[in-house]
Amino acid sequence: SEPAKPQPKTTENIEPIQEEYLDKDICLLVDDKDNFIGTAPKRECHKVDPDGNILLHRAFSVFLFNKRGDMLLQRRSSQKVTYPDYYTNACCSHPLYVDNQPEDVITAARRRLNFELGIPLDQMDPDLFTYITRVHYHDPGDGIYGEHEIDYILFFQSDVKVKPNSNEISEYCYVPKNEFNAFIPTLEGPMTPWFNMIRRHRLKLWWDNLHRIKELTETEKIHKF
Ligand code: DMA
Ligand code: MN
Repeated sequence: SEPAKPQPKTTENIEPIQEEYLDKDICLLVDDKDNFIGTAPKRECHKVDPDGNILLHRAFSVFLFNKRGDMLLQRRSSQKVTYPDYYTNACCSHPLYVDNQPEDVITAARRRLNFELGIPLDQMDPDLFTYITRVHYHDPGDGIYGEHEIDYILFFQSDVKVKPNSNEISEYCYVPKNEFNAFIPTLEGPMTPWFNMIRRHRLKLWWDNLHRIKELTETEKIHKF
């Protein structure tokens, strides 16, 4: 028989639970104005084609703060297909195609905060979320699976019960704003490209204005940093 061809790690060794979501999660394809134009499985949405292109799809990123204003930072588990062991904001994922309809972004955020961080749904009133703006970004990841998204930036502030799902998250902590800049260089791993981008361009402004974040929303805009 033919000897087995060496395969890239990400296509050969995907952990079975994460593998299942690649086919089961149906993501929302959008154009660059964020118009919904179709659907595709999570796997297809993250594949880097030979020209380096990735299908553009809708996503969200939650930045979670407690009532003191400290921000939750998490480390992605080593089982994640994209950006394993990277440090990042509280929760990122995708609104899915559910019951023949595009899922609402806040609904998706509550679903994933419950799934990844174990936050009880009854502690996440939709009113606690602020949709700030959208960011269009592209990152080739490991060259096999990457990201190309219109990312809805959501702020959430409340004191919540947290019990991370270890298949998704290996570590988490709350970081006070005045310790953040000194803390980041002490992390023993990389930061996700989207978290880095927000950190460089907007995080300070939004964190400084947490108490009046609704005044800083730009819901019609799609940024390209
Ligand atoms: C995808 O996040 C969304 C963004 C904004 C990068 P993810 O890889 O954590 O998605 P999931 O948790 O669904 O695997
Ligand atoms: Mn994605």
